[in-house]
Amino acid sequence: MRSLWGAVLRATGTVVEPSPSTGFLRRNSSRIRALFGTVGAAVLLAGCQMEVLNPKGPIASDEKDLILFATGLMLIVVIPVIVLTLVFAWRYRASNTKATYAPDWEHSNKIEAVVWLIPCAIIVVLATVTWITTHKLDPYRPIASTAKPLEVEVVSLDWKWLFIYPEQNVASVNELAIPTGTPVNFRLTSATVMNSFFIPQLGSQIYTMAGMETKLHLLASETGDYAGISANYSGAGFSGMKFVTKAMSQADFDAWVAKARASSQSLDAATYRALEAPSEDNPVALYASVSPTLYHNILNKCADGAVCTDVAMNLALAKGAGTGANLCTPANPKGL
Ligand SMILES: [Cu+2]
Repeated sequence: MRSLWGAVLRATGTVVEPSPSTGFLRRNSSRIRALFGTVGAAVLLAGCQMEVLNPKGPIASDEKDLILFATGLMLIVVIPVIVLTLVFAWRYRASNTKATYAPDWEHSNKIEAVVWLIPCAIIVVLATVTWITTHKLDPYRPIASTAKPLEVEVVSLDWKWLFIYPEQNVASVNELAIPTGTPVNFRLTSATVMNSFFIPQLGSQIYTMAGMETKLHLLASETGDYAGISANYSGAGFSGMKFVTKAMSQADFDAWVAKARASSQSLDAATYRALEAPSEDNPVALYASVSPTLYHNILNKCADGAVCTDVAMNLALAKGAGTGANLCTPANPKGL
């Protein structure tokens, strides 16, 4: 056993100078302690970040079940393979004269059946479950609920998150307040490079991209503060680009909206241009009112006064279609 350990430790660089004399365990104990210490710390630190496995809403909960189910299903293959590898290596070692020695063996229908049928069955189950959950957990699929959904417009900036509440006419930076038990319909875009909107305890991350809109539907079933991050590196201030999701009762949410309305700041075109400038570790900010066209203008890249993308596209379309063509409108999206 000592030579086996020696080989393992040499291979992993744990042993500096292999020596057959006086016990290597004593000479290398500090390195071994360091190795176990590192592994132990990694395991303990991992324990602090198990947010995906501690869901606080139905979407995240279904996703956790899917992760555990898929992992368990794959372990049906992985565990026997690991165990049998060790068993075979031990049983058919050169020094074991009792084990069957069959140099001309070449085929077994039983083994063929096991190594093909079990993985095929797993693929069929995994594919079926993936198909069903992909549709059920589609980020664009509204959550069925008797409660009226809350609309929130999300904009990723360098390096902070802007949340616009169009119905309440308030906005916030790096703080997302939502009532529990109410579906939240997010419309998301980016005023800068690509980011990824992710609240691990509520589930489903989604990308934010400049000039494009993505959608996400989440629901918090318990009150609490949940971490919100960008899961996609976006530059120097990225590490401070975090927000807190405050899930609260409807009464507390109404109070939060009232607090935002009492703010001394408003988010108009000028305030937005100042906010848009890159900044790091941005503090939480609340805005008493928001320009109703702000989200549309950010999405269409005209918050700084340029021609909006949708207007430019309509003009181009009208030109291409010749005289007499109609401009497209939300009610007539193809301009027919
Ligand atoms: Cu991608």
